[in-house]
Amino acid sequence: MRKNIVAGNWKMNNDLAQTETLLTALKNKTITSDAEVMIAPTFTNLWSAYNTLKDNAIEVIAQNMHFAENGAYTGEVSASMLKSVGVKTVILGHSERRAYFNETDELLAKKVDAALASDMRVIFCFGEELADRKSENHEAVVGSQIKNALFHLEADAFKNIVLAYEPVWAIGTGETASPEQAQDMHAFIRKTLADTYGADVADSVSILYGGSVKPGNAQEIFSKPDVDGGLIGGAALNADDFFAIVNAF
Ligand code: G2H
Repeated sequence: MRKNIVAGNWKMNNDLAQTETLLTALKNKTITSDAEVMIAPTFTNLWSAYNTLKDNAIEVIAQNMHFAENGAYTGEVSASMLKSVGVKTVILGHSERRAYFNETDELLAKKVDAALASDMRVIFCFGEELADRKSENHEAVVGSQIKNALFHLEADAFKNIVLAYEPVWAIGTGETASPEQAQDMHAFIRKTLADTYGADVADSVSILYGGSVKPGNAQEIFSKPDVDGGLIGGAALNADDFFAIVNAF
């Protein structure tokens, strides 16, 4: 059966001292739900976070990586570099990477391949913009984002893929998809997987919701049958709020 997961995406927040303060607060919390818990600090703080949390159930993950193993890619970080600091899971395709750094489905397919080739797990993000939803094109957009970046994979690869549906209009805006909107899209995503890979694969992949998840709305969103947890941004920067969400199952 698929896992429930709550992952905190810290984005470009927290210097080393702030990271250590938040890690100390997180270490003192107790996971009372069945959720797998992850946090994604910035690259500069991964090693510190890994060392602080290595005896803890919280996994330290990365926000991005390059597809190449090494070479002349100024400013980039490879899978083997992430693995060398204890990271085994990477977020790919976040809408901020797509919007501000021009990441395309084609590029993301290469990144997914590189991460899987390095035995890493991928949290693959996608989601429609407001105009897509207003024009009722949201399922077509999401369907193509998934197919373009992932459907060249063999079924077996999905053991190491987690999907994260993040409607762009709900990211950092305070506006959240309703639990029904999230459920409808997650059911569509699962059906899209089932149509190509079969029900066993579709039922085994965790599909997270992201976009202004907070302690006050997490429980209702997570109660939906096809929502297997959340990718949390702003609320992951506060240990009390993050753990209220972690324990909302
Ligand atoms: C969506 C989410 C985390 P927030 O980007 O991935 O951020 O919870 O702040 O909307």
